[in-house]
This record gives sequence, structure tokens and C-alpha cells, in this order.
Amino acid sequence: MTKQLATGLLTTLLIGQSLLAQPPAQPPARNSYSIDDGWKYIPDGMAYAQDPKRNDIAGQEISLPHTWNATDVFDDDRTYKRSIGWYRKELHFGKETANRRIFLWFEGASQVADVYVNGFFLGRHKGGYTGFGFDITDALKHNTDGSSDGLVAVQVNNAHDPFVPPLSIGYASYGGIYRDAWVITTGAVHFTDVNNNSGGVYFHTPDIASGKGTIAIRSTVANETGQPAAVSFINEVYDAADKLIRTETTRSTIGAHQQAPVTATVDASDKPRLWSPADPYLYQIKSRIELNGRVVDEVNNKLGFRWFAFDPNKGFSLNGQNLVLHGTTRHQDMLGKGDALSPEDHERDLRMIKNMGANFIRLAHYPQAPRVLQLADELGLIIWEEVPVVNYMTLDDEFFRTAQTMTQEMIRQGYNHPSVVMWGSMNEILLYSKEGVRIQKHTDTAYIAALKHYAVRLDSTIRAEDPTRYSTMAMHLSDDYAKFGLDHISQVAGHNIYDGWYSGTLDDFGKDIDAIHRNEPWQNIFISEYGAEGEVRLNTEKPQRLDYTETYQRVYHEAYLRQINARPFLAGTSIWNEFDFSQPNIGGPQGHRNQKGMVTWDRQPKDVYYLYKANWNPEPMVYIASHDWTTRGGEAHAPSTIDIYSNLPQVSLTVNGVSQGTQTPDDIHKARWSVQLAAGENIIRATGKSGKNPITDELIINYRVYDATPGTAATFRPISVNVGSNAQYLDAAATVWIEDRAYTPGSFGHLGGNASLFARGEIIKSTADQPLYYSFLDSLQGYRFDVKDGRYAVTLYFAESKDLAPGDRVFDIAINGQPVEQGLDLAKTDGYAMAIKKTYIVEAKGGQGVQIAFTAKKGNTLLSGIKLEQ
Ligand code: GCB
Repeated sequence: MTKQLATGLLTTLLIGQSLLAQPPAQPPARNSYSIDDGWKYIPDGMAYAQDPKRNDIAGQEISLPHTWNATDVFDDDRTYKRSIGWYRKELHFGKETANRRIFLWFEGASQVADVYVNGFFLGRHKGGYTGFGFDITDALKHNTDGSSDGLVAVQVNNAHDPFVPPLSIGYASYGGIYRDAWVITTGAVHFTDVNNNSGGVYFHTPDIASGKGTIAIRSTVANETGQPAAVSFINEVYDAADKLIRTETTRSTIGAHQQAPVTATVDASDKPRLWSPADPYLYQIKSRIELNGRVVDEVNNKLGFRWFAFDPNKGFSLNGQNLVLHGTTRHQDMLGKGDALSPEDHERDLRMIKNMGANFIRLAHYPQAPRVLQLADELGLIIWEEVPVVNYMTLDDEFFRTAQTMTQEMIRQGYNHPSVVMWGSMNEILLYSKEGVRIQKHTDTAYIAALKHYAVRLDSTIRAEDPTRYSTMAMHLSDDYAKFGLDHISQVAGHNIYDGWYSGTLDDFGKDIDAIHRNEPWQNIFISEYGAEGEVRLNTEKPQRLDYTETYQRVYHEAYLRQINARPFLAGTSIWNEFDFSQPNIGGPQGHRNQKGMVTWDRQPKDVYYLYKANWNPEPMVYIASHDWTTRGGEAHAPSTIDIYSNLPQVSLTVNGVSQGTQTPDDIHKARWSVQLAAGENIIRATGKSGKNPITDELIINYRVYDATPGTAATFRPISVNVGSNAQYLDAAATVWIEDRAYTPGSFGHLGGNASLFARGEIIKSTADQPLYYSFLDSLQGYRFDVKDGRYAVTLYFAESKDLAPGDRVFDIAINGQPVEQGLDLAKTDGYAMAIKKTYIVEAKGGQGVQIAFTAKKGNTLLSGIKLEQ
């Protein structure tokens, strides 16, 4: 299927390769068509895969976009393929390509790509996140009938390379040609940079701040004929309704086999309609080259008129008006696809962001597919785009030159997009030592001095390449940036702050920003990241830092939103992250995944998404939080919290038809009720009014009652406890693993023990129930259920939480006095972080209930979960 052009240019005709057999009577000046289908992927590195004769090489038939890491990053094995893969494809061109130039364009291949056509090496592109292309005309086989053929072979290598940024990242280094690929054909006189997402034509609007719609246009024209070419460079400006507004023609002569710059200044309109998030109005510029009255190359671009500024005290302004940048961040990957997303995936993502009410995206930590900037222009989303210089640098000119080339490619490929306001040069560059080790304070001043030198040069590259925008970089919370003078290299200082998540308290956030503002009152301060993880299967009435509950994620964002709202000097903010994303070798309740998203990895909004929507999107809405916690466990008379996010003036709540009253949502558009749920299904309904129209949300909560009051044996069957945790875990079979509790006579709970969490870097293996194992009790003496006499099945859940040698942690377990485990040594029998469970059948007699005793022989006892069934 021919894809929609996923670049900034619109061509005169879009045709599929299969149609080339019957050339159109009047060939268009420029043809662009995708070549995503019919590739052979060869997983192994080999010396001869570029040889056009080797059609026998075994491989898989695939279509682009493709990555070879869509799933292997996420299995229990800590490694994933980071090496060479090959791609091969036959191209056949019809006769109309005679006397034309033929180009290949890749929107991105990760991360080093060597491109061959018919065995000729055309070049190497380093860096996985920017597009690149080659003129393949001379490498093609030209047939006597005027047609031509070419075997394209691309070797892609995603191995760690000390000279190619990024060196270290918190997301997968997927390998492959994971974006679309194109063939572009032009006449022998053509724009250079044929694609570059702009078609090779660049423009800006120098006078728009004074209301004038001047467009300064520049390009370079190549004359690949043996004659001087007297060309006309014609630019037509159209409005969004396709009405021609202005035409401007400039003329120049380009020597045989020469390239020369061409420029034009078009006074498009006196008071053009401005582009903004509220009204993303786009004009079009159709640029063409004519030679002897014939069009030989032609490209279309979209154009938005806008101007903007940052102010250290007043924040951001667009078109002369203050505009609070309410933003988020985005990685380009998702469940099942890795980073090989389709144009439709990009569109869904950006629409979700817009619908949340955001007006800003930080594309972290790398330039994303061309379709993303196109969508940002169309939907009205303001953009920070950056190169992936992350955590530390190799202090070597080769590394720097690659980073610099990436920066130039990023800027040239995004230059025409009105959505872009900032280019970022790096992220948290002082997080690691020069050896790539996480450190708290830098003492290697020689490393820092050299790093600073490169940081200044990279920032200067941005400013030289694009004086119309601001340079920026993101820093983590460390005094080192100020101490070594890195904090004021760029024009906007980005700060990534995680107070109340990795450390500190939620209120530290405001204090930290105020301190930065006080110390550097002249600086434009942007909060480039803030966030907390939320696993939709974990919820609680008692949220705590690092518990990964969706509930704490809300608490965190509510507190941050209040503090952000109170600081109008901020240049803007961006949530980390809009979508959960890959993070190899990071544990928690879902391995290999960073769960700070507002939306899950399969694109389901979490509660926090609606917190922001209620605050940022004026469209009337009511949302009952905890849509993912629809089966809950609790005691018969315990109160349950119901939180509502709504931008309506008042909201009323009913539970099973009984009114719980009406409330006015607070400063962050939240209202809270404490209600009594009945056993079984409860219909919760929240209603507000937008004018006369009722707006309603409804949630059915299935309340599973257990009675844990002394004297009444627990009635919840089975009793499943998320041991060591404040949170309830709802598993795939809709079992509620209730929060843990200390034993009280007549009820159930643990005897002793410290609530503990698995280390962040550890993947809990061999289970789909990672949330159950993530939290555990360490050093417990026992677990007790005061249940009626009878026969019970007790299942205990364990995972060794430390990388211990066999023999380092050994304990015994007895149930009702009978030993069931003697010398249990998880490191020896199962290994580190391996999820296991053991079931024992026991008899409760004489009113003793079920009493499980843990006795340490060496090290401490441990338990992650317990289930009691009858
Ligand atoms: C950061 C990094 C980002 C991580 C994030 C986190 O500061 O810039 O790449 O994913 O923290 O979640 O820890």
C-alpha cells in the first residue's frame, strides 16, 4: 500500500511503485513514494549481504517500519540484540527515470547504517534518530530500454558505540530501519537535500513580530547537466483554503555540474493569520524550479506565522500574549511494536496529548519521526526537540562531531515547522562519571572542563544553525551544574525534578524551584521533567512514595500541579512522561518498563490523565478516579475514597442511587467523597452541568467484603494478601490481593517484619504477577489467620530479593507446629529474583486457626504474598 507522505513536503503526485510500470504521460517534476514493503531482513551480520547476486541469503520478509527488538527487550533475559542486521530490497524503475536523478531517503535507522546499491557503498549514517539519504542514480543498473534496477542493501548496527550518542539511556536502543523509507526522483536540475523533510527549501518569517508576513526563503539548487542552467525559483504562497496569495520569482544561472544558493523574499500578507495552539493555522508554500519554462523540481511545505519569547519572570509568550506551556514528554515506542511506529500510531499519540489539554511536548530524548512535527503543526502543539546526548560524553572529537552532525540534521529537518520553539543539546549530562557510572558529585575537574567545552560548542551549533529559536538543555537536580558553570550555557535552563518520588518530599519541589529562581533570577527556567510511576494494577487508600500505585501517582501530580500553578515565572513544564515506555533492566512491578506515563504502554489513559484534562482542556468533563480499581477488597464498614476530577462548577455524587451530596471542585478541579460501599456491585455516578447539559461519569465498583474484626473469623474467601505492601493488587484473574496488616487477635495479619521493596534495577523473573513480588516483608516471624476449624490450602509467594550466595539466607517454616520447610534456601533452589510459590494443605483444629511460623537459620526470613483457601 502506498503510504501517505510522512514528510513535510507535499509532492505533485504520489504514486505507488507498482504503478511505475505505466508511466504517466506527463511525468511530474518530482516523484516521492514509499518503499516500505518487500524488504528481506537478515538477522545476522555477514560479509556479503550487499552482493546483488546473493539472492539465496535466508531472511524474513518484512515491511518497514521494522525493529528486531520489538519483544526481546522485555523478556526475563537481561540482554537484547544489539548488533548487526541487514535489509535487502530490489528496486525496479520504469523508463521515465531516464535522465532523472534518483534518491533514497530513510527517515531513520538505528543506529549506524551503511547503505549499498548494487554492491556500491554509498555511505554511512551515524545516529538512530535523524533522516538521511543518498543519490543512487550512478549506482543503478541502467538498461537499454531506459529503465533501471538496483539492489538496495542496508547494514544496520545498534551495538553500543562510544562515538555515537547516546552512550547511556534509560530506554531501549532498538535496532532496525524503524521508520519509513522513500524513493524520490527529480529532474537533473533540482533542489539539494531532496527530502530533509522540507524538500530542500527552508524559510522563516523575520518580520512577523511587527505584524508583517514576510517570508525569507532559501535553498540550494544543483545543476547536474553539462550546460549552465538559467533557472527561475518560483514561490507561491497559499492560504489554508488553497487560495493563492502571492507569487515571487527570482532568477539565477547555475554553472554546469555546480550547486548554487537561491533565495527569495515574499511579502505574503500584511496581517497574516497567526499560528497558535488554539488556532494552528497553516499556509502553504509551493516552491519550484523552472528551466526553459519547464518545471524540473517542485516541493510544497506548510508554514505558520508566529513569534515567541521567554522571560525569566513572566514565562513564555506566543504572538505577544502570555501562554503558560502545559506540557508533557514523549518517547517513540509502544507495546508490541518497539519504536517501529506507524504514522497512525504517531497521530493517535499526539491526539491523546492534545486531548489531555497539553499545548507543549518535549520530544525526549531524540528527534522523532517526521510525522510527529507535522502533526504538532497541524494540532497546535509547541515543541522542544533534542539530540540524544545523555548522562555523559566521550571526550573525543569524533563523538562531538557526530553529536554536532545530529544537531544540524535535527535542525535542518525540523526547521520549517512552526511548532518548534527550542532545540535541546543534552540531558542530565552530569548524572554519570566519564566511565559511565552514576555518581552524586563530580570531582574530576579535567573531565568537566572538557565536557563544558563540548557543551558550549554544541549550544553554539544550535544558535548558529537556527538563530530564530532558543537553545536548551535538561539538568538533573545537582549543584554541580551551577558549580561548574553548565547551567547557563543554553538560553532556557531545563530542570528535571523528582522530589517526592526518588527522594525528598512533594513540597521540596516548590522549594527547589524557588531556590533556582532566587539564585539565577536572569534565567529562563523550564521544568523539563517531573513524574512518578503508576501501575494500574496497584491501588490503595494509603498512598506512599515508591509504592507504584495509581493512587500515589495522583497524589504526586496533584501536589506538583498546585506548586506549578503558583509559579508564573516558569517558562513551562513537561510531565515525565505521557506514555509508559521501555526501560531495559529496570524492575518494579512491571519489569523493563518505565511507568511514569499518564497513559499505559498499550495506550490506556490512567487516572492522572484526567487530572490534567480537567485542568487544561476546557471541554466540559467529569471523571471518577480509580477506573482501574473496579474490584476492591475491604471491611464491611470501612469508608472508601471516591475522587472526582471535573472542570464543571459543581459535581454531585450518588452511590447506588443514594445522594452523597454536591461539591465544588477545588483549585485543581478535584472533589473528594468518603463513602460506604455495599458488598457486591456499587454504581457510582458523578454528574455536573455544563450550562443546561448534564455531564456524567459512571463507575461500577465490585466491593469484596472481608471481616477482620476480632471475634469474627475472616470471611473473605480466599484471603489473598499483598504481603509487605500498603497497596491492593488486582491480578489478571480479578483476585484482589489486599494490603498487608499486622495481626490482631481474632483477625489475621503478619507477626513482625519490615516492609521492603525490590531494588530498582532488579527484574522479578518467571511471573506475570510482578506487583505481588515487588513489595515483601523482610525478617517476619510469622503470619496468622484466626479462621474456623477446617482444612485449608496455604500458598506462600517468595522471590529472593538479594543476589546472595546459596547458604546466605536460610529459614524454616512451620504451620500449626508442623514443619513444612526446613532449610529453605531460595538462592540455592531457585536463584536471585525468581518468583516462586509453594502450597501446603493444613488442618486447623481446636480453634487454633492457621499459624505460620518463620524461623531464620541464616540471614533474614522473607515473604511476598500469601493466600489462604478453603
Ligand atoms: C530522568 C531522565 C529520564 C528518565 C527519568 C526517570 O531524569 O531524563 O530519561 O526516564 O529520569 O524516569 O527516572
